Amino acid sequence: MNYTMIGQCLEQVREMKPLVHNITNVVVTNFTANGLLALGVSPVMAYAPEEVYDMAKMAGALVLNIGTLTDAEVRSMLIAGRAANEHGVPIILDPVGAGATAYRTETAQMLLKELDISIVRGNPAEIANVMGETWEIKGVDAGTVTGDSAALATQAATAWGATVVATGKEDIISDGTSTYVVQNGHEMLTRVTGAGCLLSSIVGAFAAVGSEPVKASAAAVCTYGVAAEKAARIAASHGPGAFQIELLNQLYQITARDVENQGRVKQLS
Ligand code: ATP
Ligand code: TZP
Ligand code: MG
Ligand code: MG
Repeated sequence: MNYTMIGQCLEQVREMKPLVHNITNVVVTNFTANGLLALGVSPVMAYAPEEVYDMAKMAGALVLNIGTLTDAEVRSMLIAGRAANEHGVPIILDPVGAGATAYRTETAQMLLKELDISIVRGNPAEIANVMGETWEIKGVDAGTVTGDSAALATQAATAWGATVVATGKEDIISDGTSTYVVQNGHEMLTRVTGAGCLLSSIVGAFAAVGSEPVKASAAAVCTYGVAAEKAARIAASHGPGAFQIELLNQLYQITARDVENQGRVKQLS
């Protein structure tokens, strides 16, 4: 995995414009759709049990986000997930708020059991809580991370047979064998709701264009982090409102060359 490959993944995403089917939360729906469009991806949000099978089977990726889940939505996630598995569509799970309530933890665990999930993207506390550990979580936000995120991501990846993306100040991406750390990103991402949810959907877009999930995930996380740094240089001094809009502008503008010049990715194993 080198910066040229990451740039190529970005260019492939732009060329192929994959359809990303999101079953996501009510907080981030609009921001997620705008972020995907800015990058050059086709987003669709579809929830009805009557249509999710048909939508998921023709998508490039399916993103399941439990941020404001209801039983009806969970039923749709299972139908969409079955369609994705039957048609070779990668599934990305964002276990928003796992550990904050038993319903969230148990739903994430059930989805991992019932579906073949390709990538799980969350903050370290969410990943740990789905693994059955108890890490501090405040609603949907990670508390102070005291554990070893790299060990956690590697163990979770092995346990789930999936790629795990544990994000925060540093992002760990592991499939249990290969593990990467991405040091791009900016603190302003913590002041905008949906910054993590949008990243999960962008991971879906990169997974849709074909490279193996661990590499697609590292490429997506690096690209997103570089875009956030560029946005911060322009808008951080104005505050979160300006930063949020500038992040969309930079997802539109980011090039392979930006990633090659500004990417900070290390392979740990
Ligand atoms: P949380 O609810 O705990 O904020 P999240 O689902 O919003 O979790 P994050 O962990 O915030 O997801 O990750 C979203 C993006 O923000 C990632 O690209 C990550 O690298 C970046 N990020 C998060 N915290 C920081 C930070 N302190 N410094 C730099 N980048 C960060
Ligand atoms: N409450 C339920 S979902 C949600 C909130 C605030 C959005 C979480 O978004 P992110 O990307 O995890 O910060
Ligand atoms: Mg965040
Ligand atoms: Mg989140």
